[in-house]
Amino acid sequence: MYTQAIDIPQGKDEPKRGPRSLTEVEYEAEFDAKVARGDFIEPKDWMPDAYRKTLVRQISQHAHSEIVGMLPEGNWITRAPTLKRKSILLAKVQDEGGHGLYLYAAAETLGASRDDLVEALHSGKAKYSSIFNYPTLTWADIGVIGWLVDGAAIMNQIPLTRCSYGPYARAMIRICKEESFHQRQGFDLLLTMMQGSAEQRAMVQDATNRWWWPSLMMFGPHDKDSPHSGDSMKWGIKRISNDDLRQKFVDATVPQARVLGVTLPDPLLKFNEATGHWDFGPIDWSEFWNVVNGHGPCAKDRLAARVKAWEDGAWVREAAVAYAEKQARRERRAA
Ligand code: BYC
Repeated sequence: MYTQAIDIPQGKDEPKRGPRSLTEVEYEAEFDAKVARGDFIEPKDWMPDAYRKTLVRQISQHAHSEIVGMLPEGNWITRAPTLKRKSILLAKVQDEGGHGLYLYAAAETLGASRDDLVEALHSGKAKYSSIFNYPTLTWADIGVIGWLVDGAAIMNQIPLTRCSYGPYARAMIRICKEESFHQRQGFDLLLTMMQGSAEQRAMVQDATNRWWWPSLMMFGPHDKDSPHSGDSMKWGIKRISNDDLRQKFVDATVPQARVLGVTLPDPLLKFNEATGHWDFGPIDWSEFWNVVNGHGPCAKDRLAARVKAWEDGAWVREAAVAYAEKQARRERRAA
């Protein structure tokens, strides 16, 4: 099927490749044109290996984040103060599990195996969002996670509904609708606490102090230090850069903090008349990289909890396989 081979110029940092076929060059031109037109790339379409690899990396890490993200909040389900708050939190944590499943399924459309992805998480090889390595110390943390963590997640995830890979973009539409409920329930919880006792207000302020900077870190390193951003922007996977999303989040959140009556823990936070944006202080990137590299305060507990859940669930997977085999045998007999 290959026609005449031609040589493609190679950048100095690119691994040496052999000559490429004309057909592959044509496929790549078609892929580039689709991305430029804003068409979706679908699972059976030709795509560059590096595009596929980047998507599997990002979508699987996103899936891991959702599944690990169930743990800090799950920790409070049995201690929710009222039946209403317990039902809301239960629904939210279940949603996160669902998000993980849509995203693993989206990664599978790229040829990745679910077992390999899960193994990469359990062995510590794959990353998940830095934010879930921090502890949830009080009930106010549950509100602040909804307000800030889900708020940051929405800001980052809305542009992903326009990502160039169809299955990821479509999964993100439903996920973003649910994240919106998550953010609102957090804000509502905090608003209620802020109308309560002085002790409750102090709890909200303390939780805000602890979660503010880690929430800003969720958007990833500065654009200049982000190795994947160049390709991901070119391929239409990312539509808005890490720094621009972080700025949008700060601009949206400052007025919300005022409504709540909490102070954001940044003495350098100041409205800049010239740019029309809120300037903020420097992020502690050493803390970010320390957490990303597996040394966050709860990193060991989070992974241990995921591995235990996977091992405890082995009988469910075995039963599902046995049932599917029995059904297939029955169908064969009936045929
Ligand atoms: N934490 O070149 P960069 C949720 C890594 S779930 C850990 O900018 P990229 C929720 C990055 O992976 C929220 N690692 O990368 C759930 C890369 O490492 P590798 C999860 C981070 O991919 C439950 C390296 O740093 N959201 O909201 O272009 C309850 C260089 O970074 C982080 C998503 O996953 C981080 N914060 O951009 C409540 C959204 N930041 O892979 C809420 C989808 C960076 O080379 N993902 N790294 O080893 C994305 O949008 C992008 O992957 C990122 C990073 C913006 C996160």
